[in-house]
Amino acid sequence: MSRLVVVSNRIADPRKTAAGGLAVALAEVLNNTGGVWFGWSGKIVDHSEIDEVHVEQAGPVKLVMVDLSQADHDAFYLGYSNGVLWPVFHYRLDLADFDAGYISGYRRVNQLFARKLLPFLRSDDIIWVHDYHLIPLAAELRALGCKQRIGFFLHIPLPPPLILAAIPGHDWLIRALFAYDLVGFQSRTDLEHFARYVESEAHAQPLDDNRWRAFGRTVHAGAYPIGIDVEEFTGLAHGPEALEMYERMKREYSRRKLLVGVDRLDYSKGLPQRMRAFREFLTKNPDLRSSATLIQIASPSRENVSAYTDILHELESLCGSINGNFGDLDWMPVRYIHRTVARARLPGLYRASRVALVTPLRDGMNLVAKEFLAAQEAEDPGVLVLSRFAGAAEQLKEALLVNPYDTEGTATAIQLALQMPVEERRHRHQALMRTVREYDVHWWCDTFLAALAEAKAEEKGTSWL
Ligand code: GDG
Repeated sequence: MSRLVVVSNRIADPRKTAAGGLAVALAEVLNNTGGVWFGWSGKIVDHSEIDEVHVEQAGPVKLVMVDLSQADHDAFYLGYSNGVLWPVFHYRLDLADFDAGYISGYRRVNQLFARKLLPFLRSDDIIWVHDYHLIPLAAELRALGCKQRIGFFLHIPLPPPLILAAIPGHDWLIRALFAYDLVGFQSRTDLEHFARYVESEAHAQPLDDNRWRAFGRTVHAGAYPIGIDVEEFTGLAHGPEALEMYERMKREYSRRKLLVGVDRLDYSKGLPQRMRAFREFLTKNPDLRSSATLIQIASPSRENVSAYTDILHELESLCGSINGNFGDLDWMPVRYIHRTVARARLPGLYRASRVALVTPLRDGMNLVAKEFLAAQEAEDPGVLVLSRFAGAAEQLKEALLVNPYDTEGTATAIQLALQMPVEERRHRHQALMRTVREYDVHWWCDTFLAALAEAKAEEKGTSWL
């Protein structure tokens, strides 16, 4: 079995339980192959110190980390990755900041990653690169002579060709994907966008089995929807912190049904739209009104990108006005918490809630939807209200699917969810859990890596970049 080398912008220390399902799953494969995890250390240093590489042994896994200079961090991370690629890939051209300086910083950091990773590579390694920060990494590695098998997984959506084409240099970006042997997407919709883009914009030739030929290379592409580690999450759900949280919520809200939302505070998550739908529900259902409370956890995220401060203010003002207009001396309809909740407590909150509102405007997958389902009691489960624009909606058909832009439709779904009889809740939950269990994070990891092991690079003297 080849050694696995994982590359991602940030490294989650696999020894820490707070790391989450993805880190746990990758750590398992890395442990088995004695692999390497390479990424940014999270540190910003002076230019003169940038050559240092930090190596840490975490059991059998080697963690290799590089630092970034302030200028590189600003252009690569804040600028191009989160100021251009994140909004455009989430269909938000209006929020993209196409500052010409950013792309050179993006390219510089990908070159730095390639240069620093190279000495750690063995000829039979399999390399797995993660997410939009590192799209050109394989091309940079190939330019340095790297022949290993390299796979890429995009955790966020891929928009339709005409939206992608709005990015100056989009052709360079997508051409860089052809340096990989396998490119993985979250959903069939994303894969279809890739196919349409490469066929129309790059005149790629479609071959059988999801392969496309362009730029003198054949790339395999597929949809590999990511899942959660169900065992790990149900384990957490039975832990003392989750139980304490569950009991506290049940005590505190004994006369009410809880609705829950757990999201990074990000404009892609549709939080203001969700609040407006909840307000509509309160307006239309005076009889149900005071029996429901929405707890919205919005964990702080990318606070130095301006679009994020705007969404923060919009959300604060909406929550304030809902509570002001509908609240009473003994009841507040919305509990808005702009803080991170400890991971070990989350399943307790999910389990105490009758309804989860997972209503992003766009999402690659959305793991909160799957975590909520895994935390429910099979006999008396809660209801998932899920945006049709989350990648998860392709799999979780038995959820109450909504269009988050449709305030009235979402408000009606909230009402249906709160009033759904227990038999129907059980029936839907059972079906949903079959999918969550079958397509868990181990399935995702194993299927992607098996496809990568089979994806055969056919190169014909391409010169990269
Ligand atoms: C990207 C893609 C794709 C959230 N708040 C708290 C907290 N969380 C945890 C959740 C969940 C994770 O963060 C969020 O995952 P999502 O999938 O919902 O969303 P993104 O962060 O945008 O992730 C997404 C994912 O990558 C994987 O491929 O599904 O589409 O955008 O695990 O539980 N965790 C803790 N406290 C919080 O307050 N501890």
